[in-house]
Amino acid sequence: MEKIYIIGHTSPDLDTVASAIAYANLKNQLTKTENYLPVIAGEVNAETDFALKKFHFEKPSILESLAQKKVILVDHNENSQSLKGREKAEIIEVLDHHKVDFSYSKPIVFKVFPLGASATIIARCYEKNNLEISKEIAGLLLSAILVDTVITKSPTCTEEDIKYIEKLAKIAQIEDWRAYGLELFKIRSSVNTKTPEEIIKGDFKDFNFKQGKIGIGQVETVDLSDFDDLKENLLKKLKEIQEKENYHSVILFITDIMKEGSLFLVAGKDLSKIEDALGEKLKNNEVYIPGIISRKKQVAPKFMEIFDK
Ligand SMILES: [Mn+2]
Repeated sequence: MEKIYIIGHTSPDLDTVASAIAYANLKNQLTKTENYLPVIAGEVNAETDFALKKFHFEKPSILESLAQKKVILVDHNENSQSLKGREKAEIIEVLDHHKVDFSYSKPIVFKVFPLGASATIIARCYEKNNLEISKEIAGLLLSAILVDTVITKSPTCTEEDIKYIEKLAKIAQIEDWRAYGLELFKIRSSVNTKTPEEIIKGDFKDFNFKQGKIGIGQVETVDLSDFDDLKENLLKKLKEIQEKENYHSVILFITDIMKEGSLFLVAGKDLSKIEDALGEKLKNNEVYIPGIISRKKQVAPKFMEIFDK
């Protein structure tokens, strides 16, 4: 049988990579085949690399294009977040936890749930199918849920996510999952080895709104002051990306997961509209907003309101 590629979004994060690996494992078990192959749409980030090694997984190979492939999309559904070639791919299933912006020429399996991580949906699939979750898969799924829910602090985190964090931590033999989550975030936010472009594009999403394309990058830190010396260069790079890649605006928000607030750095054409979306005034292209930590649930919806009119 023809291979079926399971793939997450571009700028792959831990949830995207873990979901591809675990869902391929689950599908292969269910079908008693090796037909399902996890792949990625780009290089993995530092905490993903760490979690893969910790739980003894090889890094999936990078797919160049979806064209002419049979694919299952995980952890995204919008075209703008897919690897290129999607219009020539055969999509057989989608499993995701983001807002839905999807159309396809045929009926397909479409599993979207408002949970904190795609990994949670997959852990639930194992249970529903009475499949045992190995220690390794449990560790990988746990890592993904911890990052995607910001160690349960994100407003996207649900009771269901917490239930699976606890279950998976037991199977993976991680005694203190909060401490392990913090370890992941320390790796994620180690900025001293990264260029401004790597910081901005590390977790970056394009939103094609009716009134223009907006790019929103997010980086988490356990101490916002780590970014004091970097801000100027980050703003310069944001401006460069915005002009070169023809964005209405490009935004990086730096989330302090201890203080539970975010510093927004903005480069754009019409900043008053950005201010409308953020509900705050910018000063020197930046503003700190307490209580905002989720792109999906807090930032993107506000931009949609203003820019999709
Ligand atoms: Mn996710």
